Amino acid sequence: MENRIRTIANEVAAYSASDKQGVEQFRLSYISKKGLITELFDEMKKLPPEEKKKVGKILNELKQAAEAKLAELNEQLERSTASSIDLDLTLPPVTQTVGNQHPLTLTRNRIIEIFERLGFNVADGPEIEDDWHNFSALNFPENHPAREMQDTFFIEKNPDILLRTHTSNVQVRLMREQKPPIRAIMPGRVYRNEAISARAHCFFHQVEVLYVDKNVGFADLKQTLYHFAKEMYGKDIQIRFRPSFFPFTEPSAEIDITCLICKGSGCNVCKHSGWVEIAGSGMVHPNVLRNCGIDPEEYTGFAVGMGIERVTMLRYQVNDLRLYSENDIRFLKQFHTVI
Ligand code: 2NM
Repeated sequence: MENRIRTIANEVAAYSASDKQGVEQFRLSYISKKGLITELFDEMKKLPPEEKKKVGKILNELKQAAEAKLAELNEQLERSTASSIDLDLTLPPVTQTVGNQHPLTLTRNRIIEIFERLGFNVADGPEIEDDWHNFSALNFPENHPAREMQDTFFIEKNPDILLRTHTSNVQVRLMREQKPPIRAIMPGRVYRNEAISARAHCFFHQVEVLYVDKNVGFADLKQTLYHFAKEMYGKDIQIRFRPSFFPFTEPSAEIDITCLICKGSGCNVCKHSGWVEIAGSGMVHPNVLRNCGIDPEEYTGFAVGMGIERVTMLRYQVNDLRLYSENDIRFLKQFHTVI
């Protein structure tokens, strides 16, 4: 009988159950009134007294082990079912943030969109340029200060190869390749040798606009820019033109809009004038047209140049140019898309 008890003790120790039925089966086989252990107790009663004592002891141990095993099996079962149903279905779903476009990209795309609707095409060209396409063709005199070392990054000298200082080089290439009418917009990166600060950087982005055809006048320039400003900043915006000078345009004008920060009443951004500059513009200089193989007696054109960083500053109230190129996720995340 002792041997049978030991065999059963081994069975009990090795028993495992993966579900409720398995645990109940264990209880029925070993512990219930009709189970094996109860049976053994009945048998034990028939033994002679001295053997009864000995067998009784190991049988009690078996009973305790079986009860402990049942408790353990129940606990295991509870733990496994709890983990699969312990869900709070009332919790809001986890939102997934996806990568987002850079604020300068958002602004550039918006500018392109506005001009594309007016019939302008996007054009592209090289960032590494020769002196002729970047300066000479654009009517910059030989000794113009913009050509100097302190403004321009030269890659080679004689013949001069440089990093373009504006995207007008693309306009020159386009005018030489295509016959008017030309309606094009050139977004791109440009380089200037400036000390980096909140207001200046050694590289930035420009969009230049060019319209060359018969009978293009200053009124076309004004109306196009007025339309652009309303689309970009809202219909209540006001716009003004101030006479200016650029080598490649004559006449030339700088374009201001009413300050979006203070709505014209005066603040730091507009230096208390109520106006902020957003672009330079003018009628393409006859010398530029001639350099590009276009007859200035037959055709005229207007051109506009604006800085994407500056437009973005006004649009999103960014107060430091350096933020655009520091890759600080806390800055970039503010322009995020949530799906
Ligand atoms: C500006 C301001 C005014 C400009 C002129 C030309 C070209 F090639 F047609 F002569 N391209 N871009 C221009 C005119 C650029 O940037 C502030």
